Amino acid sequence: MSEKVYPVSGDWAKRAWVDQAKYQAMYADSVKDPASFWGEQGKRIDWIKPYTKVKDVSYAPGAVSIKWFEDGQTNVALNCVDRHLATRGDQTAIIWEGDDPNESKLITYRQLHEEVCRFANVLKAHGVKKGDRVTIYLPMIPEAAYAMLACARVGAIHSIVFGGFSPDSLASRIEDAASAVVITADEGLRGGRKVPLKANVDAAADKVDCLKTVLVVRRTGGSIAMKEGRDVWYDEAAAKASTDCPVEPMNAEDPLFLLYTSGSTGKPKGVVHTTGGYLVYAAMTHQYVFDYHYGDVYWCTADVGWVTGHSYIVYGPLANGATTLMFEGIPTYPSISRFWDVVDKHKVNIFYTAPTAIRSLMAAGEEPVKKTSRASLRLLGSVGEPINPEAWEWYYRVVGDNRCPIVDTWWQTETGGILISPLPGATAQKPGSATLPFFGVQPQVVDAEGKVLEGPCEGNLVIADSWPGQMRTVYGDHQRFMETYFATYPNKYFTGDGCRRDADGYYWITGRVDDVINVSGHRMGTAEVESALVAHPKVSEAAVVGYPHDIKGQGIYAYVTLMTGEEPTEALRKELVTWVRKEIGPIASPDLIQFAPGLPKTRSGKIMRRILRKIAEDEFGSLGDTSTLADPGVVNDLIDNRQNKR
Ligand code: 6R9
Repeated sequence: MSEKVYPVSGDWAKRAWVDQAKYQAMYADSVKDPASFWGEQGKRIDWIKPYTKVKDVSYAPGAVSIKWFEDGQTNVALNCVDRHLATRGDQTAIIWEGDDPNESKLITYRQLHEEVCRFANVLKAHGVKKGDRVTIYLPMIPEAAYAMLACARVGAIHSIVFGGFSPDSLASRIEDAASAVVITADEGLRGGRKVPLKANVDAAADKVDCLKTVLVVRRTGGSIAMKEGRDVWYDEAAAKASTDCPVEPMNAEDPLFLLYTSGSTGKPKGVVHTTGGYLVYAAMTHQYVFDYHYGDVYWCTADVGWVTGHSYIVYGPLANGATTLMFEGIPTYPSISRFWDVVDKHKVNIFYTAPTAIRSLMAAGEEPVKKTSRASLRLLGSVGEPINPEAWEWYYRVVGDNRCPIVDTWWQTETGGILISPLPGATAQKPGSATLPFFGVQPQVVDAEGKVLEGPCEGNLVIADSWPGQMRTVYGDHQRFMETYFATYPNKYFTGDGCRRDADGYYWITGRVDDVINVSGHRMGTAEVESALVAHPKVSEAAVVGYPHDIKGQGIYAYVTLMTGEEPTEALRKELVTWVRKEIGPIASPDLIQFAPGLPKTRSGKIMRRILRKIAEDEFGSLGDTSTLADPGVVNDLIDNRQNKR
């Protein structure tokens, strides 16, 4: 691992919100007396009724309960929209850049207010009330932000499903949330290709009972089926709606959104985030980590279907009165210079993307970057997976012209906002390290028995105490919440990540230690892919592991045992890939499928994934103890028939 250090420049230390001395002092305060620290920070948002209690948290086994600002009342839309009208109504809130480079628009805070109110009134007209769950399945168009904020305005709980998920995945999320309303578009547009969103909703609708209304935003104008009595064109409904809609006062702990995410077992779980603490945390991290100053143009390239889009395209930036760029397209369309063309077109100052994007652009060389100016860039960010030092260096040197600090931000859907990251005016960077904890965050490294390790060490990453942006529960299943995150190491939040801490106290995230893999920054439970595979009539058993992939970080490697009599053909291999895409979505496509007559199992029948991982990683020289296998012979067959990479 690289031990190169990039110190904070004098200019940065001077102009940033936080320099090193301030970071150290504020951090010490934040962990010494969290209630008083967050009591102050809570004031960064407007409250309808001020809170008197700040923190009420228990991580106790079997009784986990997390509450912040619990007797306060506020509304997220009030904070992200209305409160900016007096001071910056005519400032651009959202810069929208379409898939087609000739299509873009600027939306001011005043326009955002009108659009959100209009959308909120359409929701109300279709019976949406406080506490109802609304599923959003939209492309990256401004209506996605309007819809989110409209839900917040009327007190409805949104559940966004990424447009790359299949009808089946969408259906199970609609069902779990018991949504009566889905918001979608006729079609999405990505890289010049159409995504059949409405058709997917139609297919999902056949599988659920709860769905009553589908609001359809017109995006491409492509022809789609509209079902009488259920489907409503959004533009027609909006034309009749008023642009005046009062905000619903919400308790700080009322849910703001659900977001389904993959774990090591079972179906994806609905991560629940609430109102007050989440917004305070998203806003504060956005200001300090990205060193956001009024007037800066900020661009996060994520999709609103992921938590990064929630916290750092919509809620954090808009709570701060920022100008946030929303991009509909992909980095390689119409050319591989697209990101940098957009940076130049809109004079982007702060740019936040994922290592997988950097690695794929890196593969095309420097020229497509160097032919653009990028003079407006001041700060770069990374999120979603560990960034390898080579990609970090390239990002720094080629994209940032050796001028822009990089904030490598470690966090999770569950954490609501960034927990470990450099602050650009305060923290010297080391390529590949997420560096130091944000205010109020107390990371610890524990060994397998849960012993807290001191000094430089390597082990599992836990967080010892709560922060306001933390998830509160799994939707409808608090027991699962407690078991997943608080049972492995009692009285601590278990992240599922492994990590190393060096002699400077810097954290280096080494990746998941559970059966979750990270493919192009997308979280995937190996169990989900396995259950999709075994649902195929010709498959009797499947085991899925990750393997190192140059661009995606990890690729999906599937070992498949066929039903007796089925032939392991190339055609079947292709069929299985298509099958998984249909069951879960394109992001879950297996990269490699190995037909295996048998899987390595213990005598009690447990698949030994450790061995399968080693074979997939090409490290079969170090398989470890195989003596407990029921049939040690299967291992040789697996090695002989392993699939080639890349
Ligand atoms: C925000 C987001 C969470 C998992 C997390 C970890 C990995 C995210 C990282 C990182 C190393 C970083 N991860 N950021 N690993 N360095 N800067 O990505 O949420 O989709 O829930 O994924 O992603 O393994 O546990 P989510």
